Amino acid sequence: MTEIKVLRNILAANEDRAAQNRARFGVRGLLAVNLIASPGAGKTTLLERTIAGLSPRLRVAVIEGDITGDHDARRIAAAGAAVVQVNTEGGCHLDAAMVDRALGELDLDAVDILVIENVGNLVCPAEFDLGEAFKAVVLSAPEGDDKPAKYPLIFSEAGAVVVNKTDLLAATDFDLAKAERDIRRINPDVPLFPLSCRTGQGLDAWLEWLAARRAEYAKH
Ligand SMILES: Nc1nc2c(ncn2[C@@H]2O[C@H](COP(=O)(O)OP(=O)(O)OP(=O)(O)O)[C@@H](O)[C@H]2O)c(=O)[nH]1
Ligand SMILES: [Mg+2]
Repeated sequence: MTEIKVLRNILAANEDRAAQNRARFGVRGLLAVNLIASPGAGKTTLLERTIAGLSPRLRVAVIEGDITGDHDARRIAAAGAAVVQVNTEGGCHLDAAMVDRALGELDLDAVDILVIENVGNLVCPAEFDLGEAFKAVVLSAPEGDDKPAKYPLIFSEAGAVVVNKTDLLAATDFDLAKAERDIRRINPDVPLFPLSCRTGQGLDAWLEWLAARRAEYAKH
């Protein structure tokens, strides 16, 4: 009983903080995206491509969530975007309080799209709202096409799904049509972007969709 109560309290406190983050984004028309995937699916590579593809039209900033180190933050800085590294020191996900603290390090008035790269994990990040406008989930071909069916919660919450590393499809048994069917069964209308960060194929559709989402969001 006690354990259940504690968990509820943690989640309720997180919801409050997430609502505060969401309000900070909302007043500025700043589109915040919670980017979630398994380790190595290509989150940081997609960010590097997204920063390059949207610049100078849109200003992208990044909060990098990792258990330890600043490897990904260095890559984002080299790509030319403002970045804050958050270390969870063992934690398997970011929470809204960590994002709140990181926001203090950014000039939010100079940002159009804020992407929060969550800790590589398809499970725990599904439980914690960060105040984002939507969650974007990246699945990559070498992981296997059974992942949507095995980790349905995160796919059901996704506001967009990227299927990355399509350049490797021929080298794997990943069945793109099956993965798409399974994703649609869980989340019928979710926008789906098969692409390769390596070759750039399919990337434009993602970039244009993201820019359109930001324009739509900034109107409200
Ligand atoms: N072949 C191929 N490799 C890719 C593609 N996108 C990313 N990679 C490679 O996949 C590896 C992992 O990419 P990252 O972007 O670091 O993945 P990540 O999801 O940010 O990983 P973590 O932050 O550790 O969870 C790197 O070696 C990338 O070069 C792609 O489209 N095709
Ligand atoms: Mg990364």
